[in-house]
Amino acid sequence: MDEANNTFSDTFFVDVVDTTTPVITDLNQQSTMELGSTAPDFTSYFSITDNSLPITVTSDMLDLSEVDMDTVGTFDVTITYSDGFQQAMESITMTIIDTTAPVIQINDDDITIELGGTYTQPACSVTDLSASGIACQFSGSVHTDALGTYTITVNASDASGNDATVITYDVHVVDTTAPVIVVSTDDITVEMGDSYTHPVCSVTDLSDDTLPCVFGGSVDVNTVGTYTITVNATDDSDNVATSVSFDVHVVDTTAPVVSGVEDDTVYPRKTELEINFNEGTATLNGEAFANGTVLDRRGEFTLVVTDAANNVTTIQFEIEGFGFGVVLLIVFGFIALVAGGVFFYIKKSGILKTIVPTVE
Ligand SMILES: [Ca+2]
Ligand SMILES: [Ca+2]
Ligand SMILES: [Ca+2]
Repeated sequence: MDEANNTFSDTFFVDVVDTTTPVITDLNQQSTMELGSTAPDFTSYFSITDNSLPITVTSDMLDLSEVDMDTVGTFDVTITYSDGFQQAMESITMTIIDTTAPVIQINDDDITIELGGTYTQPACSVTDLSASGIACQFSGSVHTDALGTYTITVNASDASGNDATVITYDVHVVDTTAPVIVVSTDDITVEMGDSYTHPVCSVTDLSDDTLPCVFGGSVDVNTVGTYTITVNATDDSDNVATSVSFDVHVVDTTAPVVSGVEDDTVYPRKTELEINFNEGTATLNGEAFANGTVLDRRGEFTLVVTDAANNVTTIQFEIEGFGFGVVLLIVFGFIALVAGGVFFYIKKSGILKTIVPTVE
């Protein structure tokens, strides 16, 4: 409107432009996080101002496509904001670390194995924040052929160098098996007076130890009878073998031995025979005869010696008396003597003259 109160009106457009770029500020929130933890609210990681005015950060401004809390490493989170004229962008880098040691899961009870048996490692697994399979690392060795206790150690480490708590267990190699006795013979027969020696005997065992046969019982080789011998054995782990027994029969199959006289022998008269026998009792011509008796009378004899086992030695012999020739000589001598006597008696008494008349 002018001085004359004339009015004028017109319409025009003014382009309002914003040339001020929004400002995104990294609030330096915690950027290193433990593997497997929950993703934080990344909207709290940034602030935005535009034309000095605060802008509320919303999740749709964020690019979370790289977020991976389950992998050790880094990922970026990017925020983009546009005020319609100017666009601002900012990124942060998140670092995911694993500081948690893996955990070994194993049956860590001690293991017992019979000597000579087979040792098998127990089932073992490792759990860790990282999903990758981590192996159990066994160390230590087991010698199943030697008694003893062997300690096995199990370790595990994750890819970040965290070591699990070590687990140990013992493997006991034991011998609970009794040894076995092997004797080379059944019952044994020994002639009385001979020597007795133990039969060959051995002991086998899971252990390679040389184990002795332990013989119990005794044998009197001078007395007929049956003697039981028992064999025992024990291994170094105090396992006792089943005992083995056998009998030793001391027998007398030998006839008595007679000295001083021989069978079927004629001894000259006046021979003196000291007769001995090593065992038993004797009769001479049916009469009891003592050992060591000196026999000096003539005659025909039968000596019978019988031992305790009824073994018999019979000896027949003779000690000579006068021979038949001597007897004849004596008889004819006697006859001649008598005849001579009669002759002289007859001659001297004149009977002979009477019988034979004298020729005058
Ligand atoms: Ca770990
Ligand atoms: Ca044994
Ligand atoms: Ca005998």
